[in-house]
Amino acid sequence: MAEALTLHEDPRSGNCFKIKLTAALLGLPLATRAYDIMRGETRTPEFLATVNANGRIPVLQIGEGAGARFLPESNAACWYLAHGSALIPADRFGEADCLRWMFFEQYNHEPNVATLRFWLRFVGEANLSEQQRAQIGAKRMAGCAALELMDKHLADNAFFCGDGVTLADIALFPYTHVAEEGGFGLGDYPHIQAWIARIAALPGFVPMD
Ligand SMILES: N[C@@H](CCC(=O)N[C@@H](CS)C(=O)NCC(=O)O)C(=O)O
Repeated sequence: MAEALTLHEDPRSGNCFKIKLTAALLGLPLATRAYDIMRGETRTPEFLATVNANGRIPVLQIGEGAGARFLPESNAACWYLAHGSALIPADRFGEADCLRWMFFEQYNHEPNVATLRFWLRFVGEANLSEQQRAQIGAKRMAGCAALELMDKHLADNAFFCGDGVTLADIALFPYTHVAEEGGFGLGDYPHIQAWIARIAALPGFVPMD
């Protein structure tokens, strides 16, 4: 990949880690530019106008200067980096199955497992709004259901699709391996624990900051 790649990130974000892990496993150089989301640094008029009108990181910047293109959404950015590599299954069903887990991650996993981690570890329970506090129970149940489903799948499969690591694993790894920071006990999910160890042992693996 000849273009310069820059990740606009907050290093505490698992969504950002997905992209750094994809780049590392593929051996792609990736520069980073850090923002503090707790201080609203992705909500400034400049960020909204030039990086992401949706006010969020991660954003993968492809190229530099006037011709730079900006790609928000973690899984889209991973897809861009992994295009044509073994991280995306080559067969039609495998590719769609990989997307299936990535959509699952965004709909069933991240809004529950990652949000509780953010609320409990970074915002702090005492600082949550009434509305947020009222959602903790439902998010806990939904997060456990997602982890349960993953654990069942991993009881019979080493990775989420096919025989090797794909973007399905990379999308699900970041918030799963720190799920305990959101109060999800991984002791109940032995197959997830074994999968975490398999991912961490991959050549080129880098840990989350
Ligand atoms: N679906 C998006 C979620 C992006 C997202 O929620 N980013 C959070 C950090 S992980 C953020 O930028 N929050 C700051 C804010 O909303 O102001 C993705 O997968 O990239």
